[in-house]
Amino acid sequence: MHVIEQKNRLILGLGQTGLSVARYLAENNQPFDVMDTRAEAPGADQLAAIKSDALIPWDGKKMLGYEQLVVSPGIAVTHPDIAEAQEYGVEIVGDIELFAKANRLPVIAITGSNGKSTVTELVGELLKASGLKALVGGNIGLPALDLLKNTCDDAVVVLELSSFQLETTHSLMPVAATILNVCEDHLDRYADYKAYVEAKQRIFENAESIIENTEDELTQPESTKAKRLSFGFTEASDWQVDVNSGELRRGQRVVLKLQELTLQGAHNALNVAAAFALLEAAGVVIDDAVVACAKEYSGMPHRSQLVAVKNGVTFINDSKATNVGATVAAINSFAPQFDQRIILIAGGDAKGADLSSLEESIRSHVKKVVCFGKDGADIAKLDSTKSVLVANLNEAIEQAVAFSESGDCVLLSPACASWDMFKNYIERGEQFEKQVGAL
Ligand code: UMA
Ligand code: ADP
Repeated sequence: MHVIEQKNRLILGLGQTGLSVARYLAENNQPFDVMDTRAEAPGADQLAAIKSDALIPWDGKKMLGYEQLVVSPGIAVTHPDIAEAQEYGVEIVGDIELFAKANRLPVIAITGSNGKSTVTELVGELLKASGLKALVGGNIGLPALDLLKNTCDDAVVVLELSSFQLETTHSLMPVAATILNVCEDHLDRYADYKAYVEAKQRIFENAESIIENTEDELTQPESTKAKRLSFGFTEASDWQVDVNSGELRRGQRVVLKLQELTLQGAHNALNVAAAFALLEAAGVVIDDAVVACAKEYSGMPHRSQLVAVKNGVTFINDSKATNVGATVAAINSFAPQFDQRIILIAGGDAKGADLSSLEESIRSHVKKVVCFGKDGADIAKLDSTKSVLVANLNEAIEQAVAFSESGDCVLLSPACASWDMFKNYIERGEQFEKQVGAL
């Protein structure tokens, strides 16, 4: 049981987040109802076991009768019914806000357009290697409120936070917070890029220490009283990834050689530097055990993962590349090994992003681009001489194989969300792996 303010609450959305909020409120004997825009909400059966009469039809007028709306991240707070309720004086929060009010443990908070899950998982592993207990959750998959079930009083919480979660959070006081990088994403949910960046910057409110990316101004607050640490490629960075000397350094100290990392690519070396900086800010000593753990960490599925080498052709699954920044990072990290030998499979739902920043990487390093999905044609236009458009992922793989010669690399790195054709990026990546496996 936690100390929770008595309020008449309405949960909006019955996915993983909505269910976790319902569990939390029920465990703390709080009244609540639930609405979801869908005729068949995914968590309905589980909710029935928690509170059988909680799910009621979506009704904007009824929303005005609650004191607080707990909005799931998949629902835009700009939804007319929610905006009207807010104007009427109803408080709008998310699950992270409820977590922040109840939590008593130190929090390391991580956001960014790319690398959030990788850095979140890695920070969790590094904390464990240092001898601490780590509780990892948030956008990475385990709703934050589920972490409150832990009874250990000396653990550190590591939260991956999306821009959507940050929009409805006010009270989180992280010991260390970072925006890893920013590129165009989720523009189908924001008025413009500025609004997306502002949502990300909310992570710095109340943070004790801020970890900045030296090369990306959008990861830096305009003004802050917080302590600051940085990571990046240049010497100005506290944690520097020096690609010329092949070293990761903290000041003069060489912490590791980049070739000792299991993770591949310069972007992943930056992720390691960011993770070390977050630990340092949280007061953790980066000792030999922590450094050894970072070297061994091999990353998460569907992120630049080697699937197979068949007839001399290397197949890489980077299905989690759901925006342009991730695909540029993937192409650039494989270019030294496969320059002009990359056959890129890309496309899906670009979520309103400007795709033009892919152009340079395609021109410099890619042999062919096989495009599919809702916005595939827009990717094909970036370099029409190198591109072909096909109907679906199966055809894209067939076409990529037809183009490939021994020594090439077929890279699934779509630069787009998968929702136009798949349940999620996992299903897209699994379909790729299955078909490659059958070649
Ligand atoms: N939906 C409706 N009507 C509703 C409620 C939801 O149509 O009334 C739709 C949403 O538009 C969305 C889907 O249902 O397409 C899921 O939305 P949700 O808010 O119920 O999502 P949850 O199941 O609670 O999962 C959320 C995060 N999902 C989103 O933010 C969309 C999960 O991140 C997160 O792991 C989980 O909470 C636990 O914290 C996933 C994600 O895709 C991985 N995040 C986005 C990203 O990383 O790009 C932000
Ligand atoms: P997120 O949780 O922010 O989506 P992930 O760690 O799941 O981040 O990685 C998503 C995609 O971004 C993958 O394609 C991965 O290879 C790529 N990626 C990981 N770290 C970075 C980074 N620092 N810069 C650019 N792309 C990255």
